[in-house]
Amino acid sequence: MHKLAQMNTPIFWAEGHPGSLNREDWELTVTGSCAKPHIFTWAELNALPQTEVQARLTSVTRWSVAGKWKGIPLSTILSEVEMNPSCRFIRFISYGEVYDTSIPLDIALLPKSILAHSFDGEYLSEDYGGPLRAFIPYLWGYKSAKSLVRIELMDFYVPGFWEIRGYTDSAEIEAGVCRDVNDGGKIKEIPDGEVLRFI
Ligand SMILES: Nc1nc2c(c(=O)[nH]1)N[C@H]1C(S)=C(S)[C@@H](COP(=O)(O)O)O[C@H]1N2
Ligand SMILES: [Mo]
Repeated sequence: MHKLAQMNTPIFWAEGHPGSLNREDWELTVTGSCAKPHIFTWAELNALPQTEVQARLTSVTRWSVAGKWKGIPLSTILSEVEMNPSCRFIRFISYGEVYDTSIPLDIALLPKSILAHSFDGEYLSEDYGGPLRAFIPYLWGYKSAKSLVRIELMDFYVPGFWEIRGYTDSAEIEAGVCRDVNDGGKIKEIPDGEVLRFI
C-alpha cells in the first residue's frame, strides 16, 4: 500500500478527484515566456536528471507529511525550455484545468522545488497527484499542484484556485500548531518558513 495512504495523509481535490490516470501516456506541456516551448512525454521526463529530496508537504489546514520525494528539479525544466529573462512566475495547471497556482521564480529555482513522481520509493497514486505533481516544500501545500498537465512561464502574476478564494498569494508558512502525519497526527508546534522539524 502507498506509504502516504498508510499514514492517512489527507487527500485534497478541490476540483473533484480525476479518477484513474495513465502514467505511461502522461504528457506535460511547458509554454509561455520561453524560447523553446515543449510537450514532454513520460519517456522524456524520465530521461531528464532526477533528484530525491527529504522534505515536508505542509498544508495551510495545518498538517504536515515528511518523506523522500523524487522527481525532476523544476530548474531543469525551466532551462530545457530556455526561459526568457523576463519570466518572473511559474504557473502550474492540474488535470482538468480547473486548479492552478503560481510561485515566484526565486522559489522555483530552489533545489527542493521539484516535479515529483514518487514518494518514499513508490510512484504517486492519483490520490496524491500522480503521475506528476509540483512539490514546493518551502510554501503552504496549495502551491504544490497535483497531476500537472501544463506549466506556464509567466512575466506577471495571476492568482490561482485558492488564491482567488482568499489564501495568500505568497503562501509563506506561518508558525503555529500542526498535525504531524508521520506521527499519527499528533499536534506539534511548527516554526515559520520551510518545516524542517517539529518542536
Ligand atoms: N489539483 C489539485 N492540486 C492540489 C490541491 C487540489 O485541491 N487540487 N490541493 C492542494 C493542497 S491545499 C494541498 S495541502 C496539497 C495536498 O496534497 P495531497 O492531497 O497529496 O495530500 O495538494 C495541493 N494540490
Ligand atoms: Mo492545503
